[in-house]
Amino acid sequence: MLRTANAPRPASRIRTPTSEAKPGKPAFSRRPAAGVHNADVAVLFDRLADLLEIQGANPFRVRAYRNAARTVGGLPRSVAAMVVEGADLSELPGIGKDLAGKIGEIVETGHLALLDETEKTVPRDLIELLALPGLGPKRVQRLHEELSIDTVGELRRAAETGKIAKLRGFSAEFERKILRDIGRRGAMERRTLLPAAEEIANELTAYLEGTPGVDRVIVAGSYRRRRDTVGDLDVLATSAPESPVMDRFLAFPGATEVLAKGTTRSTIRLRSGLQIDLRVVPGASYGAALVYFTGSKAHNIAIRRIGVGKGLKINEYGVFRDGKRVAGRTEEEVYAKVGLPYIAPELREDRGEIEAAAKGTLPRLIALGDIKGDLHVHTKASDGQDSIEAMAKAARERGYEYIAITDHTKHATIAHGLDSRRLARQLAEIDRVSSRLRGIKIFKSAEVDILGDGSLDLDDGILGELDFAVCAVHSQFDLPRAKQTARILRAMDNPRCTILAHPTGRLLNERLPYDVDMERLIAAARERGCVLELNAQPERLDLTDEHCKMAKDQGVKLAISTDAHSTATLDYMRFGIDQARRGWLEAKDVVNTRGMGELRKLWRR
Ligand code: DGT
Ligand code: CA
Ligand code: CA
Repeated sequence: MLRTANAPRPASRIRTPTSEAKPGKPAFSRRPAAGVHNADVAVLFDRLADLLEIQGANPFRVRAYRNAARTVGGLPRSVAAMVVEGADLSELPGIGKDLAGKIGEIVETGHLALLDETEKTVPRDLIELLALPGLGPKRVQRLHEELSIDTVGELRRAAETGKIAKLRGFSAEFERKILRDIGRRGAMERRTLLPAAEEIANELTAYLEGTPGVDRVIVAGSYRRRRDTVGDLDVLATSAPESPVMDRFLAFPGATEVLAKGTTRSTIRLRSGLQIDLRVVPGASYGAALVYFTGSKAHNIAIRRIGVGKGLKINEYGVFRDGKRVAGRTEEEVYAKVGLPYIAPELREDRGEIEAAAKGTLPRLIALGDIKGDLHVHTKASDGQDSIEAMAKAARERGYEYIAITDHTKHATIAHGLDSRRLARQLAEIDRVSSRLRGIKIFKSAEVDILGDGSLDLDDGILGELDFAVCAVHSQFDLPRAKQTARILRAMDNPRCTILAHPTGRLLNERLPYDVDMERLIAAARERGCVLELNAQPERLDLTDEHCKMAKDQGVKLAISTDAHSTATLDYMRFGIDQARRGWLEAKDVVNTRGMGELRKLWRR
């Protein structure tokens, strides 16, 4: 079915291949089109997958393009740079010769010929219809034939008047779900994931910084607030008035369109559709402009309102009293004028941070350096790419005290999940590796599937041999709310269920969270002493920021884990930290800031 993989996702394995060309192959050092970014490749592959799906293409082929989109979208390196270096892209997970060739084509031409051709054959409206969860090509075709439905608007009207439920094979429940999904469609709008946004932000910042007269360049907006995805990028520069920075911005390689052009403000659009706003202000306004463009809008409005109460006018140029600028060079200055301490960008959502700042009760936000280990990683034994030893060494290199090996269990067949016998062999292997590896503790664990009825995919015998278990839902995402909630609660009833992994199952831009009563889950976690995971994969970031805060407020502990499927992606920890900070988390709220001794106590529920 569209946008649901009924299994753990092989595509989250991301590895950076060696950059040398293979001997015997032509070291094709190719020339890329100007400014092709990973986000462009991801968007083109996703679009192609949509179209092929509508045309009823082989589901494996569709899946391959989707996986490729996600692999490239979450890659810590630029594929364009890899192509230039002559790296063998087919070494990337899920990328075969054919896809590697297509990536090369996009990098070199900025286009994908197959997509251009396919686009000519499929109407836009159909694409939108298919984007709704639960509507596959077959159903779309029947809606077209039996009710002449060709657009989302027509679908909504038909559902509202009860026409869908009357069709054979459709139900009233399906009709309600369709209406709900249409309502939630905003949640499925494609926004840019942080790694892809970072590639562009870093490149653009470096590009603008060299411009004569330019003093500072910083990316503000949701990017600086470290939201899980960004709608567009908001870049702020300070410069001397005569600086050519604006012209240089408009010529940014990869810009396909100039949407607005002015002396202090311009907007461009990149191939992927991502827009970038640039605002240029004098140095004396830097702090005020940074507050303004960092947002959020709601936060700004609240700050301005406090200013009004103090007889101050606050805008992007400064803080003014009676027309005279009294602050604006730094953010601290601006906050000080309204009687507040500095507020970290991640908190600026008007979710209580202003009140907390006024009371002096802002959280001491967790930082990457607080993390002492990773509690959710995969190895070659299931769907990871590296060995236990490689993962443990990579954790040690990152200064960690411990790492937990959490391969999938047998129900996750697509991920080559372990049954009790294979797991027992793995536990023995962990003992062997541990005996020769100093300076890192390897915890024995598993990512245990929560089955449809809420039971765990391993029997208590082998579960008892683990230091702790990470439990997760990987199937039956469509259960109604009450059933889904009861299922997970039942899993949490098992005292061996220590950490609930990616508790909502969402995949950004791909799968909505399953319908579950998060307040119940959080309450249950508190009662049972269960830990909730904040999964740091940039396409998951699950729990969300708001759920993190809810959990913290209820006294529930969290584990920030990378779910790494390779040594390189242990570095995704920093995205988890970003999200944790948005959720107000402090080091004390997070179990993997604790030393080993304390952790062991926590495992005993
Ligand atoms: P996004 O792009 O959807 O991920 O979210 P943002 O927060 O980056 O929003 P964006 O790009 O529309 O605007 C960037 C910042 O500019 C926003 O966070 C606050 C500021 N801003 C934009 N429009 C307004 C406004 O009407 N009033 C105020 N006070 N600030 C605004
Ligand atoms: Ca923005
Ligand atoms: Ca913007």
